[in-house]
Amino acid sequence: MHQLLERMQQNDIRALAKAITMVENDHPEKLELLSDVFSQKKHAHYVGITGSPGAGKSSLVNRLITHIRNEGKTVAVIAVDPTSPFSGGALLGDRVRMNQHFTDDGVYIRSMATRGSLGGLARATKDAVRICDAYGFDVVIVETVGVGQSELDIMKIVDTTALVLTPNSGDVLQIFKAGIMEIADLFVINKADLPGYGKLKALLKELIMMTATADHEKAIVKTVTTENKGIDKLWEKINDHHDYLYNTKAGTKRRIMQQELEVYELIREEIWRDVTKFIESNDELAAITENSDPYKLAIEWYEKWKKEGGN
Ligand SMILES: Nc1nc2c(ncn2[C@@H]2O[C@H](COP(=O)(O)OP(=O)(O)O)[C@@H](O)[C@H]2O)c(=O)[nH]1
Ligand SMILES: [Mg+2]
Repeated sequence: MHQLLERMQQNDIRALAKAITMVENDHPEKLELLSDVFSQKKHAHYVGITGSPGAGKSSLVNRLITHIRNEGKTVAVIAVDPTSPFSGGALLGDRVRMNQHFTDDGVYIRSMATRGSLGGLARATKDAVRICDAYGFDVVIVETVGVGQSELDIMKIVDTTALVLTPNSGDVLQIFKAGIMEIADLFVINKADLPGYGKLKALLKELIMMTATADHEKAIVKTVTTENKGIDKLWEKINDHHDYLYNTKAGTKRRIMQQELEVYELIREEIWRDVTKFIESNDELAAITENSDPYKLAIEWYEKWKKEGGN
């Protein structure tokens, strides 16, 4: 077993931090470490909180941490949101509010570095979630801004994705157009203290009907994070979804599908790394010019890699 993992089993939080840094930096021992990590999987509940910047995701996560801790469970938070107070990007007041959790060893908060490619970040985030699971956290929360493909990718690994919307922001239509409705398992209407709640709820219900799959009804939860309202209900709905995933046939099917996608993704990454390395170090390949035929070059390079590379 990897020594970092051995240390993690003795509740060495620095080993946890080091392991996450290793996946962030795409360390050569990464896959070996992760395979050990996976064998230590303890079945934490993975929860994704996504939504537009300013929707109240971090505030919500902060409240959820308190709620989860009150139930006696431990929680790790991975913040991929560049505007998150967890990653140092927000107002001082927010950071002060989060600070109460930094001295609690039942809580681990980690922001993921945005260096490197977004695809790489998505991958590293998924690995970080698994590492937190192996460490033994009961709940692992991932906060992301739900805008692009990499966020959609991140959400593939979580059990339950909550999409946070706010009245009168127009974000729901944008999210609908971007195809993000489908990845949400439940919806949060935060800032329900502001006008426009009823209208958004009606619209949301219609959009949910248009994108619904038959096996699980998507809940809509009303929250006012600033007043700590609706957090208990939200946690209840998150747990209902978890029950569906782990205690029904449809849920099991979904989890297997998720795993299959991940295997493909890992293979794709390994091949991509290999091909790139081969091409970059191969001087005999025809160089790209402004008149290059990309199709021809792709075939030529790929065939050469198949013959000579790949080992
Ligand atoms: N009125 C109102 N403001 C809120 C609520 N929840 C969060 N906010 C405010 O919205 C702003 C953005 O919150 P934040 O949690 O950083 O959003 P994030 O970018 O989605 O993580 C902050 O100023 C919060 O105080 C709410 O329920 N009602
Ligand atoms: Mg945030």
